[in-house]
Amino acid sequence: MTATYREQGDIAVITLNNPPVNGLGHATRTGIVEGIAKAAENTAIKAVVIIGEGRGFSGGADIREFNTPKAMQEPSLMTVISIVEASDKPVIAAIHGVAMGGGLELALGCHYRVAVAGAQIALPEVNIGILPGAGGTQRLPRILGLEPALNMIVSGKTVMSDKLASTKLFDQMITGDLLEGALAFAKKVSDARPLPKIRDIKINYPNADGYLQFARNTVRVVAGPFPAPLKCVDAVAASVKMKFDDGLNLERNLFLELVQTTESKALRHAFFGERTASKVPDVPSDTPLRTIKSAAVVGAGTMGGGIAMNFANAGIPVKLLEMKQEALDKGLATIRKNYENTMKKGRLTQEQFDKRVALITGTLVYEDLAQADIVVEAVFEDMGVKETVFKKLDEVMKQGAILASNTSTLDVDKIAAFTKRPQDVIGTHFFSPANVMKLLEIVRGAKTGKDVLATTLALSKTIKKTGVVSGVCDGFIGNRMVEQYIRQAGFLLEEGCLPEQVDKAVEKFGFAMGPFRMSDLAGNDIGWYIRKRRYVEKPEVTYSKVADLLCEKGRFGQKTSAGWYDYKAGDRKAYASTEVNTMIIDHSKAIGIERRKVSDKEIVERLVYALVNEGALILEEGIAMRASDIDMVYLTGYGFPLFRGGPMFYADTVGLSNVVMAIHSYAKGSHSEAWTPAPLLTKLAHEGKTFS
Ligand code: T1G
Repeated sequence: MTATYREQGDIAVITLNNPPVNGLGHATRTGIVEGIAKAAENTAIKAVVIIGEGRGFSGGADIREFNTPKAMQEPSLMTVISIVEASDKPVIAAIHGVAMGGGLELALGCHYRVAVAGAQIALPEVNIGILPGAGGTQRLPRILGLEPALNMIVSGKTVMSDKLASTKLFDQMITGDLLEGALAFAKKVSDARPLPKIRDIKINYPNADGYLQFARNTVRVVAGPFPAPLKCVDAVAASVKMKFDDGLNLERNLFLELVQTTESKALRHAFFGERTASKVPDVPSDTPLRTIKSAAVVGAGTMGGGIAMNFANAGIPVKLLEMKQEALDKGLATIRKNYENTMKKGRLTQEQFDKRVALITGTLVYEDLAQADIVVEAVFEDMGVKETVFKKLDEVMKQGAILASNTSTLDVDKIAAFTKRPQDVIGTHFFSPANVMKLLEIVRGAKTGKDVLATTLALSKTIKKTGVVSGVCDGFIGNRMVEQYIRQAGFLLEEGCLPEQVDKAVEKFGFAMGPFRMSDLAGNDIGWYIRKRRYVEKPEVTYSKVADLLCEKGRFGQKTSAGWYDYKAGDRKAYASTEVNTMIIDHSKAIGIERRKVSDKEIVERLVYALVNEGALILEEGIAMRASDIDMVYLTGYGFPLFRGGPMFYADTVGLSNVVMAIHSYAKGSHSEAWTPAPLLTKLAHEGKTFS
């Protein structure tokens, strides 16, 4: 049973026990209703306490049930809450840990609420593209006030229970044992009548229309492509403008509308995708972890410095190694500057600044790294340099230290083979800027120990990264796919597009940045270096030569104030470049291509389906364990629009058969070899299936 009933003297206790977060699934809802009925039947019972077992009161409705019959199967959460509220005997919610979404709505339906400090209180439904659908938009404004309730509902933000101690939300804060406190409180109110019901409270808010209009205008700007935030305002407005039951109906209708939207399904896909990514089928969840109490980073460049900051931000001391004092000083100064900028923006206190800076120390000798529990190499992307570094680390590092490489494309198995301890070697591919981007590609070598993988996944959570496991291949998951994306972008330039058209089309699709602005930011020479290697290793793979022509002019991007675009000193804005556009047009002529008008639809399809097709190959080869992992890589590392759920999820929403049809049509164009449909994609499309 996921909701148990027992009697403690003249108080009944209903305990929610549905790990991991007491999700209010159908069985739990049924258990609550049965418990209330039992308490009502027993005349000796004078009050009911509802309390959560484990980590908290309740994390809300069971999101996994959404869009399945179970979600609405009676007793629905609405029904449960109305039964609780209609009880003749007082029902007290005893809250600890977490009371979120439907969990908080259940508590709002109770007559009283008591809580201990430190409990996470939220109506976070907007974060998964819906709104509180069990009375939260009608009850929270009545008990907390219109403004604070609207802020909580539209932002989905968590507020700690102690911050709400002085509000009417909690009738008493409990110090000491929660159940004991709740039972004592229940005895105190067992005879109190009439029973207080939040639904009976009338909101008095002068000029509510003005405030709500202001709220709508603000939310409309912030909400972007997501419909839920504005619907939250509409629902909360009903708490002021309508009778309670009418407001409840409006809330229900808005909820049912939102739960069907692609945006909400995409957000739920990302919610579970983030959590599922850290599960590795052949690595038991109770695999013993290595202790990570100290870290080291080899290389104090842009990546090394950013990586070191991740450890310091998590309170882990980190030693930063460089070969020359000047480079070390520059690296440490850059780190300091980054923290100063964050402090200037008010996102870091002086105390935090001092602590984090103190946690990062520099050194010029490998021996100083010896006792670190993990060392991350962040040196030049060249196998010869990696060999030198890993041979030295193998000599110096204590036994049991994890030896990680920040390589973005190179073979981690080859790097592991430079050491006598390949089981301790793993890839930790951070994304620039390493202290900002959430994605961490964790590259599992053939010999990487299961405990090393499990430890690195746990560490990714500690340093607040989204860790996604990749197998070993050229470019792992993200860069291997982006290679195809960039190839198509180059071909489009030859066929008739200019950089600004391609960028605008994909930015309109929702990407944070188009391929050419992204390349100018990262540095066009990086791709140039990789292509030169590819021309030798994989001569059969064709590329547009335009990018090489650009680099031969030294136009490496923002760092040279000229790339695909022109840049002005002190201004990061990208300006269309007459020189580059003329070069592109001349190049088409030189290779005999008659330029044509290309639609935005074709641009987006060719770039996004190139990702999807390569993603399907990556899945088939087992480089990625699941499609949602690929989506997490693109959502957290490549600016893929969250409201579309990631390339694989997006392909599912388009329909894989439509994707395959489009690929076949592009295969008739130039560079048809780039459009060989992945067998898995073709198979799933043929079977009418999806990736997720
Ligand atoms: N439903 C199903 N599974 C859930 C869940 C939920 N609501 N919340 C968490 N999980 C799973 C999660 O997938 C993971 O699974 C495990 O629990 C631990 O989660 C009518 C309709 C509660 C603060 O949006 O914010 O109520 O990986 O790793 O860091 O208005 O989970 O172990 O298999 O995040 O301690 C509204 C979402 C639902 C809360 C705990 N509620 N959850 O954080 O653990 S909609 C939410 C969270 C709703 C009503 C509407 C967090 C947490 P696994 P975790 P955590």
